Amino acid sequence: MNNEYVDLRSDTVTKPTPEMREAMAEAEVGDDVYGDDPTVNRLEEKAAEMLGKEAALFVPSGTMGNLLALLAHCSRGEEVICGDKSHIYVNEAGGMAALGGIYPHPVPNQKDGTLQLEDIRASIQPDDSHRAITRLVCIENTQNMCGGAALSVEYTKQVGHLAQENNLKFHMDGARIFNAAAALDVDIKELVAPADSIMFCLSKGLVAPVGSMLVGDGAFTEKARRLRKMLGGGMRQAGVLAAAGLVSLEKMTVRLKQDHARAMSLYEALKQVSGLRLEAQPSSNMVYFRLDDSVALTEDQIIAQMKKRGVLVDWSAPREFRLVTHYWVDDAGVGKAARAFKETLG
Ligand code: TLP
Repeated sequence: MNNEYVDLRSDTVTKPTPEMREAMAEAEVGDDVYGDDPTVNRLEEKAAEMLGKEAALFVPSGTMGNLLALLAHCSRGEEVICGDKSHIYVNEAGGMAALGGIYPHPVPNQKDGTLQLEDIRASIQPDDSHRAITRLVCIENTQNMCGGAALSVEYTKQVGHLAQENNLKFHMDGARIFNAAAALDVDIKELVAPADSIMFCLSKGLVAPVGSMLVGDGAFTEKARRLRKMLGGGMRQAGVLAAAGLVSLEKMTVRLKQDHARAMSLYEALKQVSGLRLEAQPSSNMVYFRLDDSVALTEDQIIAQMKKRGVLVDWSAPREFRLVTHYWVDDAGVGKAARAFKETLG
């Protein structure tokens, strides 16, 4: 542990490792807006190569990466089909509409995180001057609000075919796409092959302090580069951040199954705690549960009591909690969290 608390609020809380800090201190840098930062250039090349795509762009956050993809694919007044529980629809401050004039067309996320193909098909607007033009379909993998569900290669291919048949672009919010590949035990290249663009985060389970990657073909990433500048995301000597991202890609992508195994142990332990209602087994690094009606404590009281016991947790919806395992949560941390819940609710 790198501090006194077991912090299960998110994998975004991960602080850089000593190896990352060393790489950051020693990073060769230049002005990235001139294309002169060798460390950023190496990170972009490496990300594109790992995902089997032509090019990649280093961006400050997942939210900006998704927004750039939406802006690059869609014009004002055009529509994106997305899940009603997707991060781009629920948790990005309406950026696509506010900044891009892009109209979200939400369809229900199923429990397993997917959008039904027939729902996508039925949402594509006909060629009719009354209607907005459907331009893009977006899926999220892993699907955060559906328990961190990993969407399969087969499903992703089906969405890709549907998009192609209907002349739509296909964006993947792959904030945790390396978790999805680890959970499914598949090659990440296969998982992202059908998508025109993928955003993934370095700053979540991959432990880097800041940054995400937007990946696609060369024309797409060049368009996104211009849009990134427009939004004020040209970061100059960003090599100090990219250096940590390179450690993420080299060292962190290969260890995610450990986080998933710990999420499973936490799930098993919490099943024994009365007052907690756990649903499906975790498929990646997230454990979701609901509070039984018999629990008199409020969410905030539970959070406060857990904190006193050295464990940070957060609620995700009324009477619902999400716990996220990551690099800085070890087996002892899982045990401590389970004990703290038992004492709090006992
Ligand atoms: N997710 C955060 C919160 O915003 C909910 C978290 O703690 O899980 N796509 C997905 C699927 C995400 O889960 C997130 C962040 C983002 C995009 C945005 O990434 P950032 O926070 O880097 O803008």
